Amino acid sequence: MARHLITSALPYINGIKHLGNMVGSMLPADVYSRYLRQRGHDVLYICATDEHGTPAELAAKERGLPVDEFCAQAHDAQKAVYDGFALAFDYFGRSSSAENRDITQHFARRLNENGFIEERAIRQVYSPADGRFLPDRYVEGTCPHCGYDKARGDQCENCTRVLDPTDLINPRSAISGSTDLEVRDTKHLFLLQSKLQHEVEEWVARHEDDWPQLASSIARKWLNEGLHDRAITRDLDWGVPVPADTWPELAAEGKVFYVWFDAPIEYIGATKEWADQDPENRDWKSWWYDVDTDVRYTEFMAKDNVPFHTVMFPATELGVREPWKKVDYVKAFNWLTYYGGKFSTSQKRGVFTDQALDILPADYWRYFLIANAPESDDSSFTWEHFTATVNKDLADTLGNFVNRVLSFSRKRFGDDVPAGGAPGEAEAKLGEEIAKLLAEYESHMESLQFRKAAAALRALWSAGNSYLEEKAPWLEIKTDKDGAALTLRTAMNLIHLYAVVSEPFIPATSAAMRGAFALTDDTATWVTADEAKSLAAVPAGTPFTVPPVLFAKLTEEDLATYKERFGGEEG
Ligand code: B3M
Ligand code: ZN
Repeated sequence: MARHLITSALPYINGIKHLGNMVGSMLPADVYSRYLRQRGHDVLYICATDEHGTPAELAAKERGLPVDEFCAQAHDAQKAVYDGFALAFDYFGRSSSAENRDITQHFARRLNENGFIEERAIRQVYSPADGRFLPDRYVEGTCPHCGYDKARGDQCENCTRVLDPTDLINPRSAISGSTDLEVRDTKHLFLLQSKLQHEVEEWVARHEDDWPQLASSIARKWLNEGLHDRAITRDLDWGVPVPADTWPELAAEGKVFYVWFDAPIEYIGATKEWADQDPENRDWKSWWYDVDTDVRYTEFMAKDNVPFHTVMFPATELGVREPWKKVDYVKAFNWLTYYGGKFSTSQKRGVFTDQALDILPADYWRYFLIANAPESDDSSFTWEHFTATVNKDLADTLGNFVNRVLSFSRKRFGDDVPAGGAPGEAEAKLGEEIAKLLAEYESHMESLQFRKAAAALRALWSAGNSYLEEKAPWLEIKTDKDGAALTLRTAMNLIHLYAVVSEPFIPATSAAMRGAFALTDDTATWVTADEAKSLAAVPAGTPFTVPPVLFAKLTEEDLATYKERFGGEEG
C-alpha cells in the first residue's frame, strides 16, 4: 500500500467560493482521497485558506474589520461550508500560521544563501491620496493585452495574463479610486527564477509525460516564454515578514513576502500545523522531506493555478537545495461556466457553495459536479442540466432502486433479507457485468478520470435496474416465491455494493444505504471482483430497514424557482 499526499489549491480567504472553485480543486481531491483510503492506502489530504495579500486586506477593509480578525472569521465560514460538503481533509489549515511563517522564512534564507535572491530597487505605483504604495490588486485599470477595463494589477481576470501594476493603462487606486498616482523607487527581494530555468526545464521534462495534457502544455508554455526574475516581497501590513536576521533594512521597512511565495509553502506549513496538533503521533517531515520515492504527491487545481504549481513552486523548491517533496501528478481542471458565461461574484451570477447547501444536501452537488467536471474542456452549469441529472441518475436510477427493492421485500417477506433459491443464470450474468463495471470504475479512479469514473458508477446503478426489470419480482412472486426472494436478496446485495463503491461521490447517501443492513461484520472498505461476481456479502436473514427517500425528485416548479433566484441563460 502506498502513501499518498494530496493537496487542493488553497481557496483565497476573501469570500465564500462558488461551485466552479469547488469542482476544480477541493471536491475532486476529496473524491480521490476517499477512494484511496477505501482501497487501504495511507492518505494525507491537506488544504488551507490562503490568507495573505491584497485580496485579504481589501476584503477586511470592506467589512470594516482588522485583517487578522477578518481572516479568522472567514476561515471558519469557509470551513463550515466545506464540512457541509463533507470534504474529509486530514487538515484544513491557515497560511497565516506560525508554521507557515517559519518555513517560508527558512525557504527564503536558503534561497538567499544559494544565490537565488537579490535585493533590487524597483519603481512602484505610489498613491499620495492613500499615503502608500499600491501593490497588485490595489491598482486597477485597463489590460494592455486585451483591453479589459477592470484588470487588476497582478493579473487580468479576462485574459488570465499575469501583470505588473505599472503595466495597466489608466490606472486607479482600488482603495480610494484616486487616479493621481505616481511611480516611486522602493527596494524589494527578487527571486532569480531565470537562473533556475534550466533545472526546472529538466525537472518538468522528467515528469510531464505523466501529467494530463492540460498541465504539461501550460508548463511548457511558461517555460518557452522564459522564467523571469520576480519580486517576492510587497509593501503590505499583512503577510509573512521578511526575516530581520537576513534583511534587517527591508524588515524594518515592514516588507512582507508576496502571497504567491508563501501560499504553496503552506502545503508544507499546513502539514506541520496538522502534526503540531498531535506531535507524538504525527510526523510532518515524513510526508515532505527526503521522501522522493516513498510518497506519491498529487495536486488538484484549476488551470489558472497551473503555472505556479508546475514551474514557480518547483523552482523555489529546487533553489532551496534541500530534498523537499515535489509534485508527482498535477490534476488540472478547465472552467465550469454558468450558462456558458463566467461565474461572477460582483454581478451575482452563478451559485455559491453556501447557497448550494441551502437548497439541497451535499450529495446532490457532489455527484452532479464530478459527473460533469470540466476535465477535457470547459463545462457549463445549467439548472436544466442539474435538475435533469438529479432526477434521472440520483432519484430514479439509484434512489428509486433502493427504495423499491427494500420496501417491496419488507412488504412481502418481512424485516430480514429473504433467502430464496440458489443463484441462476441471470445472477451469474449480473455478477459478470458488475465485476466488469467495477474494474472500469477502479481504473478510471486510479487514472483520475472523474467523469469516466462517474459514468462507470452510473452504469453500475443501471445494471441493477436492468436486472430488476428483467426479473420483475413483483410478477415473479405470483408464481415463484423462492425466485422472487432470490431476486430481492441479490438486489439487496447490489445496494450494499453501491453503498461501498459510491462512497467517494455521495458519502452521506452511502452511509444511509450501508446502514440499512444490520450486518454483524461490516468493516470491509472495498469490494473484490469475486465478491462483485457472487453478490453475497449480505446473507439471508440479515435484518434491514427502509431508509427515507434518498434523493428527492426536483419539479418544474423547483427549476423555475432556482432560475428566478440565480438567473438563467441571459447575461
Ligand atoms: N489562492 C489562487 C486561487 O484561489 C490561490 C491558490 C493558491 S494554491 C497554493 O485561485
Ligand atoms: Zn487581459
